[in-house]
Amino acid sequence: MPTPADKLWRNARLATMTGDRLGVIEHGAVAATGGAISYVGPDAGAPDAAEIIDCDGRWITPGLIDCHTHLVHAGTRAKEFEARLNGATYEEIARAGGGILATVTATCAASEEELIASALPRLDQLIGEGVTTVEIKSGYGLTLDDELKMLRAARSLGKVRNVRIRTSLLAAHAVPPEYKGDPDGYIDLVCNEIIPAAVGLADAVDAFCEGIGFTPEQTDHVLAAAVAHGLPVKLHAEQLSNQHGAALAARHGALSADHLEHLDRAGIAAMAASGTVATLLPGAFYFTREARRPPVQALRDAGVPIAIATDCNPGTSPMASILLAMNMGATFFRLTVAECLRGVTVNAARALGIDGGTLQPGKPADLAIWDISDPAELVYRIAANPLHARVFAGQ
Ligand code: DI6
Ligand code: FE
Repeated sequence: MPTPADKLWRNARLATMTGDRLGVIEHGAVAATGGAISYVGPDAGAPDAAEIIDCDGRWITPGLIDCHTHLVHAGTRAKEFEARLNGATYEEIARAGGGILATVTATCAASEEELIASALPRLDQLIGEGVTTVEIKSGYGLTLDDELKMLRAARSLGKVRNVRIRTSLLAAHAVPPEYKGDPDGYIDLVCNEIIPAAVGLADAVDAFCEGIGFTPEQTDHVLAAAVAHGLPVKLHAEQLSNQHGAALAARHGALSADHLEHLDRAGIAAMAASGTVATLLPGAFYFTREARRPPVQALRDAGVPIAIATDCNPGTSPMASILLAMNMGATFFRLTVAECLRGVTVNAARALGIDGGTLQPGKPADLAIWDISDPAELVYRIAANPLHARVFAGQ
């Protein structure tokens, strides 16, 4: 007799996310032992378990993964939103010292404890939608101490809630006011001091390659420094203009290039060759009223894996709903149901360089159990939440 599992969820329908679509198993069961999945398959062949949960035919997916957020930050940009409604553009506001720098001022003034407390409601909203892994970027500190403070606050969130946190150092998010006129001086600080100090606190390094951010040359230095310190890289690329950032990121073996509305064919080919995930952020597309859609069909044709994330941030995507991000991915970007679901599970895991996002033996037993009759319902409804239960590390 095989040893019984710790827990067994039976009488379920599974979207395992294996293969190239949903990997559906009707009349399925999942077992967990020691926090990892120990069985996935037909109900009839399931092992015995210390605790057995009857799912009454509900659907089980892997716990969802939000692979791009700026969840830790202080303050609000509601007034800036109002100014935009009255005609100002995001870039005008940023150039006038508002935008990202307004959040930087508030974040530098906040203590680590205050950053944790203000991020918790946003994190809890994601958790309430079945999210079990969240990536969180720094980037509103822009000094050594404040960037590390943000990363520590992000890591602490994983101690006060049952959620996996992956951190990305985004020190190259904006030029801090004290380096106005000397952005290269700030890049030197990022490469020579902040990146080395973030080793152990950051799981990856990100940067904002953009007309209002950093040039491709400056970005190249940051990504090279990260790789030299053994840290994988990601990049905010081609969000507002085509800086050829995705191809640059791909040259550094990036896990993902994110946004990509202005991505060109050469960028797509470079991403395909390096296995870089395209992380699409429809919340930012919506909120900034971006006119151009990412080249989804060309990404598909090239076989570039697509992830979807909230980009939860106070300036361009004040949204902490992964389900809404999926709905927007379908409506705005014409992603299919399978693409939306793979975008917040298996491909999101890949964008973070982690093992997970599928229902397979040996993977973390992170599950979302849904009150739905078809997986399309997770993408179809607007501002609805059919989560029945969430399982983190088998619990
Ligand atoms: N792109 C974005 O959409 C966010 N950062 C970035 O590089 C915006 C961040 C903000 O406006 O606060
Ligand atoms: Fe972002």
